[in-house]
Amino acid sequence: MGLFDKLASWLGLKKEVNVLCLGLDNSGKTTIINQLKPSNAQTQDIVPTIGFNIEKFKTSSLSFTVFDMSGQGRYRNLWEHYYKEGQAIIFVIDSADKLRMVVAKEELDTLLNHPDVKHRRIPILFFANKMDVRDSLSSVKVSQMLCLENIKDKPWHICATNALKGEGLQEGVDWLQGTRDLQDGLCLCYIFII
Ligand code: G3D
Repeated sequence: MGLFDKLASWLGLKKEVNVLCLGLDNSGKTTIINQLKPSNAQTQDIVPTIGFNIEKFKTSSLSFTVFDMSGQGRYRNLWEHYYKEGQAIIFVIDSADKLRMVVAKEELDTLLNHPDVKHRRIPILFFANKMDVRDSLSSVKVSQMLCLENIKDKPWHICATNALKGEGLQEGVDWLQGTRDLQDGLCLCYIFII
């Protein structure tokens, strides 16, 4: 089963799942998405003329929305509009960019405190990307710098990735699929109990 098929099966019975792929510019979002994207996906760039690019693509079952969170504060209200549609978040961090780790943390904290995210048990998959770069931070170190242990009310997972080679992506997709299976299992338990 390919990575994209795995993600699609993670859908369960849902018709379409919206995955938000977020992170600072240059973190590797486009490279990661290109690894996951099937060749027949329809890509659609929207709002390109006002300085803020959002890429959306979808297949019959999965819809991805990808955007940069950095350097474009005045467009924040545009990208935040997409939060409520997201059923899973992939947050990409450049593990080699130590200088901007603080900025990534600020954006993550703002995301986690947003009303459309804060009270939902939305799974968050962190990709500590560019692990191939010399002196890049380990996923444990990235996790510490972003204070991920403080996220108590949402399932989350972090993987070290090399998006150029596609390394580490499989583990992340498997984890996302697992959260879906768990949710389905909990639903079944709930139905059984009532
Ligand atoms: P973005 O979509 O988040 O802005 P991109 O980021 O996917 O465009 O990637 C930004 C740059 O980082 C690209 O290099 C890309 O090739 C590189 N990159 C992405 N992932 C990795 C990785 O895992 N390891 C390394 N070494 N580089 C990576 P260019 O030179 O095209 O700007």
